[in-house]
Amino acid sequence: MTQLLDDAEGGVRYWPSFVDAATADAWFEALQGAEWKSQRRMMYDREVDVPRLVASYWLDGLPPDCPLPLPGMLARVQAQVPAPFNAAGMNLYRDGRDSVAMHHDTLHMLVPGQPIALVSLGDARRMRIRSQACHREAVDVALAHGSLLAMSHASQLTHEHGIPKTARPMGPRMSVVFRVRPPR
Ligand SMILES: O=C(O)CCC(=O)C(=O)O
Repeated sequence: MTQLLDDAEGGVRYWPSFVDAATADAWFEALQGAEWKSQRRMMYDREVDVPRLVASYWLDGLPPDCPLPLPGMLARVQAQVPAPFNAAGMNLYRDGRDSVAMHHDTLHMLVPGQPIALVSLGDARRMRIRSQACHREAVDVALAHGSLLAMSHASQLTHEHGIPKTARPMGPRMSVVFRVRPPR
């Protein structure tokens, strides 16, 4: 485990080999069947495509015959990062042109004190994590196939994170982000 940032709630921690390659391959394959959607959002006065596909699931609402590996993934994640995760947000980066801009997670959609756990599958992409107060204070981590990144709730108040575009040839990558959402 690598401690990337420190704070009173565990900071940001990274496990490069959270699961073995065969498990990560199987999860990646099975998650192709998720309900991936493209989204549009307003940028200044124009509507633009969100540069990645997304899917989201409530973990307590999964049908018993759900073909997605989310229940097994959740159990593995909770063994490493104990928390009552109840939602999974997923991102699919089709190639190096897909990205997510620097941001912190939407605070009113998170239960304070609870961590965020992010499983990466597919080609490794670089995540940048930087201080909101001082953009030069930044760490980069290449999120490997089968890795886990845990971010404290506190880190969302002090830092932002993003996946920049890259010109390097890049195959697809998925992230599955486990969060504790307030009750619906
Ligand atoms: O894909 C990633 O690793 C980052 C995803 C992310 O920042 C988000 O879903 O808020």
